[in-house]
Amino acid sequence: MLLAAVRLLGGDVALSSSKISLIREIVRMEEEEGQGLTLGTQRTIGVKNEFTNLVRHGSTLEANTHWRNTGNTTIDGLRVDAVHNENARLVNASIDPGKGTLESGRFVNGEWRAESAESTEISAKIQITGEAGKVVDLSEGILSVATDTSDQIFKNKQGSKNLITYQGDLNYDGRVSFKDLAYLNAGAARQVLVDKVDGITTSNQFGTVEKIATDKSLARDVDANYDGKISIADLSVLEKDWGKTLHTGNEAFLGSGEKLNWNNIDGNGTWDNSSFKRENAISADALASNSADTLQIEPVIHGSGVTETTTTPNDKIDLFGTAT
Ligand SMILES: [Ca+2]
Ligand SMILES: [Ca+2]
Repeated sequence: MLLAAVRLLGGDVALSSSKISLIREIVRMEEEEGQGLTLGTQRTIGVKNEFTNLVRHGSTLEANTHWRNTGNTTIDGLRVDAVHNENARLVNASIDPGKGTLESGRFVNGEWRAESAESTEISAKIQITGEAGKVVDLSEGILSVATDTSDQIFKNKQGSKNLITYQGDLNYDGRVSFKDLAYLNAGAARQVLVDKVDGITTSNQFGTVEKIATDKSLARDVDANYDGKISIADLSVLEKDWGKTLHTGNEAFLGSGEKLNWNNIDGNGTWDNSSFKRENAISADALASNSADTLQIEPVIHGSGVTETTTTPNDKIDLFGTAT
């Protein structure tokens, strides 16, 4: 009699030796603690191949996140949708194949066993749409997870905060200058070009076959216009951003605030922003000594063969080396 009444309530029933418990079916998906999306730029051209917090305007980056079934019901038909974010957009996302169904935790002899809950990895491609000097905050939402099991939608709550730099800032120091030309050159030197094939061979406006860098040889971090190769066309991006800087003073920069600042931009060792921090010191010195009209050139040879010149932030020299 009691069991019949319980069934009418629509709940699942668990029986233990001494009591009857009603269990409401709960569908819930959550990011695992500390497993939210963490963006950054993996540098291939540079001193230490560091993973920097800085992301260029317009770049598309990949990040992974782990989600767990924290309800009490098996979940079917997982899918990921985009959520509006002020400074980024979800290009696409994929779920670990074969993980369309996730078991939940369960009762064993009247005791809840959370450890039997299954999780899955979601890989996301995210494009940075915000302008340089803004902070993209993924914890404000970038994707949601839906299931066939209920109508509920679960928005991401974790995720990194990243400083957006200029599209032409190819060495991720927060400023567009001669140094970025050196990084572009280093990217060009290492690439291997092959015919671009999109199903059929693509020809350009001059009737010659369009070339593209091989996946392995492409230095994505310095591909200024994101077209899959380093070429003369990338110079127009540097020209557009030439002379712009995020640095506004000692340990101060555009975008610095509550979300992101000098002290937390490295995360808990998550990111290495030494190029950005080094440039901040140089810029702050130059601003302080008011030596803006003096051009200092200090060639630096790095392990990757990049030659850098150090110039003051406000040097009056254009991209082509002409005094203006
Ligand atoms: Ca730069
Ligand atoms: Ca390019």
